[in-house]
Amino acid sequence: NGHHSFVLWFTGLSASGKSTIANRVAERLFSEGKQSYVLDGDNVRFGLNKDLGFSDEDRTENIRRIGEVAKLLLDSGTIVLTAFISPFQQDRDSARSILEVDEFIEVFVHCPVEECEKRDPKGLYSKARNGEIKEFTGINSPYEAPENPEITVHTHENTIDECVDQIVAYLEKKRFI
Ligand code: GGZ
Repeated sequence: NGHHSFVLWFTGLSASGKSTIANRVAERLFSEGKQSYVLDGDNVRFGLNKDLGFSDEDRTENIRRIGEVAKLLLDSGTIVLTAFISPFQQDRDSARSILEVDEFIEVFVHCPVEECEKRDPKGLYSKARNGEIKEFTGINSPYEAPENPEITVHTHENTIDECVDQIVAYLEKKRFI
């Protein structure tokens, strides 16, 4: 197909906007005739990874399996978008390391935790605050911001459309699309 396939690996807090942006980027790719697939909690945590919870160990295993699935999809020629918190730098680096150097694009979906907590679309932050959820990312479980992401989008300061445009512009500039 002339172009090398690639993985857009989104990372960020719950309610930062990862899935929304990933799905919008996938729509843009589709409108340009490019096959892609979005992996997220909805299609992975309820199936393949339904044996996993939210301890550090389970999150690491969650991300390991997602990296392997991304690799398989990539082998099939599909552009892959993953939208998981993926809180640990080491786990993201492991996912990167099983792919070719130029295939992995880490996208930091940056949003202050105070803003994510204000959004709280599923009421999970409030459950974490009142102790109903014990290990919630950003409240009582760590989030390691990417050290060297290829792309950072700021969902607190920019619209979803602007974030999508920024990602598409990067892909065009680097000739991924
Ligand atoms: C973080 C949790 C938790 C805990 C349930 N901590 O906003 P959401 O609801 O739709 O996305 C979150 C999702 C996180 O799953 P990931 O597979 O992305 O996490 S990780 O990469 O860390 O393995 C949130 C919901 O699941 N959720 N409990 N304790 N998010």
